[in-house]
Amino acid sequence: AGTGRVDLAEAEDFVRLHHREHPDQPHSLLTRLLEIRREIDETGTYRHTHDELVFGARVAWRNSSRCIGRLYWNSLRVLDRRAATTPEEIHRHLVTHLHEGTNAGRIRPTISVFAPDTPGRPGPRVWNDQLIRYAGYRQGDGGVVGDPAYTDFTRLVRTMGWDAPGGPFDVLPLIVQTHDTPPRLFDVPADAVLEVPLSHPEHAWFADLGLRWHALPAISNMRLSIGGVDYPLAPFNGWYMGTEIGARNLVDEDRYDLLPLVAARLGLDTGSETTLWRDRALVELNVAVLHSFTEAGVRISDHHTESRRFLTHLEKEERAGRTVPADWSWIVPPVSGGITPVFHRYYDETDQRPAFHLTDEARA
Ligand code: HEM
Ligand code: NRG
Repeated sequence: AGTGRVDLAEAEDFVRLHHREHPDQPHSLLTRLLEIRREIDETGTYRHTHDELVFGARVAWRNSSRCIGRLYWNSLRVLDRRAATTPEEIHRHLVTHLHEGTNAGRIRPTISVFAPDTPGRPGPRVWNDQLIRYAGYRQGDGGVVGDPAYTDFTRLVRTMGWDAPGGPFDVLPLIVQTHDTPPRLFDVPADAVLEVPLSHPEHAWFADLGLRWHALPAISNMRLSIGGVDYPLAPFNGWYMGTEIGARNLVDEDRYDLLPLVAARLGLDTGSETTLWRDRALVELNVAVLHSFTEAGVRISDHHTESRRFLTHLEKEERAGRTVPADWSWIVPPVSGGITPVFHRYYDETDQRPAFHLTDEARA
């Protein structure tokens, strides 16, 4: 990563992989190998065909060892946005991604791929971790309104001119930066953000807590690396597994930290750990998330279903003669680990390419 100069061996490995898995190409493997070698000699990089881009993005998902949701890797929708150059154009495509991925609740796994890094010209990027995230505001008393994970980012966008509403679930603006333009703020239009108000199937008071979450997890801070070419802006989405919201975002002590409140409303005895008040509140919170998304017609899955799908994925991949890289500590769900089948085995931990890599380098 960095210079935009492509490693020839990595490019060749990728083109070979593509031909091995898709032998029905218009040109022979040898022709393509000679072509990319010449292009890399002359320019330091090469341009992926549309087919290679789609295949590369899908295989990067297939290789994401922290992702439990990989069964559907081969149906990832790929939006080729390599031609977009201005921040306005990029922002328009990001908003289109939100609409297309959300699809009014029938969420479709989708990735938008913007221009790659090339020698002398880094590709565009977005400073946000995800396209949709909630602001966090530090209060005088040390508390936080909103998502505590985003207090620094929120302060940054305020210094850049964002007019902050100051509520607990304010969608943050996007910071878009290109090689030719300084970082620029763009609002995410409200009609592009589907949200679900949270209620509980048995406890009417739950809805009065005023909790909500966005339908779409859309990661925007990972660079997509295909055959030696780096795409620094390639936001992707699938759907949520309920525990991401109900066991982490709303629960971690450095996030919304809601277990004490939910336990109090449930009337649990919080005076002793042995009442398992945390666990009981945690389960009801997760029930509320799955119930609310389902009622709202927004695709979500529970951790039992997603764990079974992952084992199906392992079997399918093994039948295809491939090993599935996986990271146990990320694959095992954060609740009820031991009663999901993914808990009871080990995984292959080797890194494979194409891949997604976390990036933070855009930040000043
Ligand atoms: C991580 C589920 C789609 C790539 C994860 C995690 C979950 C998950 C539960 C762990 C997140 C965490 O603990 O914070 C799913 C589900 C999907 C889906 C249910 C539904 C289709 C996708 C897609 C891609 C993808 C479409 C890419 C094209 C990744 C990557 C990570 C990840 C790269 C690791 C993120 C990191 O390192 O922070 N996924 N995923 N996933 N997923 Fe998926
Ligand atoms: N835990 C994060 C999202 C991480 C990726 N999860 C997915 N990805 N489901 C959160 O926002 O809670 N995906 O592409 O569907």
